[in-house]
Amino acid sequence: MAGGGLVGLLKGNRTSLPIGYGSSPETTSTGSLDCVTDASTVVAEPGTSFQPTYQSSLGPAQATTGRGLEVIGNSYGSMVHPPAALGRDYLSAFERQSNQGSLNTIQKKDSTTAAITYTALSDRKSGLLPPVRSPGGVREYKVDTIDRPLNVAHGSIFRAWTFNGNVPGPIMRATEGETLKIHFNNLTSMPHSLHFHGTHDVNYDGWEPIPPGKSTEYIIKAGPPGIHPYHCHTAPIDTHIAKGLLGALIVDPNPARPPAREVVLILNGYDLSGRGRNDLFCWNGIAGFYDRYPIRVKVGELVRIYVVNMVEFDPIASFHLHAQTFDVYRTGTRMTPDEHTDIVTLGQTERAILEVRFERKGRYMFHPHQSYMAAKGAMGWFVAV
Ligand SMILES: [Cu+2]
Repeated sequence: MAGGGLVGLLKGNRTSLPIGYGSSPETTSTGSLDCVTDASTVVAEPGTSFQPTYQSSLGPAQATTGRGLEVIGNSYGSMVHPPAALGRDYLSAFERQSNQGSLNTIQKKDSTTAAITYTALSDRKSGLLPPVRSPGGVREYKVDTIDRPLNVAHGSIFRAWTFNGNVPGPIMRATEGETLKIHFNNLTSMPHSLHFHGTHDVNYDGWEPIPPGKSTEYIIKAGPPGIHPYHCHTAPIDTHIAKGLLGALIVDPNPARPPAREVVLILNGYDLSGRGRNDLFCWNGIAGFYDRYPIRVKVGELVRIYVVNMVEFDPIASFHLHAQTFDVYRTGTRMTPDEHTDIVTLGQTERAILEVRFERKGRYMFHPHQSYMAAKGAMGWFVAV
């Protein structure tokens, strides 16, 4: 990028939108690496100073070797910034305020739509985390596999394989015992599938590859209660998951858990250069997002966090919260907490439901205690107000 261009950007004259946000994948896909660095994504918001940022193998060597972090990090250890074009609402599909719908109002809203479909390439900010609903029999979802470049951090574009155009795929939700009917369309040139964790009819287990251009239907009974990942199960499985084919299903018990401020936090990694190791770590697909945009909660309210570890290549991850301990319901299958702590360690695809009340106003840091994951994008904050 020419110097004048950078100055222009610093004045707020953005020359083009980053890939993945309203731009066409066909016209912006370049290069053979999983990561392409596009000068158009190196932007700073008006009034802010430009900070050099992590750029994978195409960027500063110290970013990938762990040397010289002081050059590109901030004072509390995060090296990665989210794409400048994203606003704080971008990941709202993973959050729900405790007053956004009781059982009754939600039932009314949903009664006209037995089928809940997600439009391919839809912007995640258009939705909220699905609400708890009274059992309604059948819940239908449409899931398409789509190849798509995504701007996953400031200056980093990842050629993702997605469910419905985003990483993670849609957060599905059902009440225990309901039937999930999932219409699956493979819109890519590779075989893929959709495999759920949990208990279900083994005939719909989703490990069988669905060829390119083909469709299928998965019919599973939601259960047991908890938070269950779903992912593609086509070989090589680690690649298919690491490329982005992952998501989660919340199964609510009946009766439901108490109303709470809810947030889903799915941890994943991005291998930007195809070496079989992760260069970025993200909660909900965007590195550095919750560092810039803390999750806002009210002092004293019940906050329920659905944490899922979907990181490939690293066998262990964790969720650690500063200054406030929480109850842990491992997998969420039981209604009594397994422990009360400030960190929960999770192997690959392990998950937990955490319940916490922030007792004082302030900023509470959260991150995996695998510190390199925190430094490379998985540092975030809750702000209790
Ligand atoms: Cu796949």
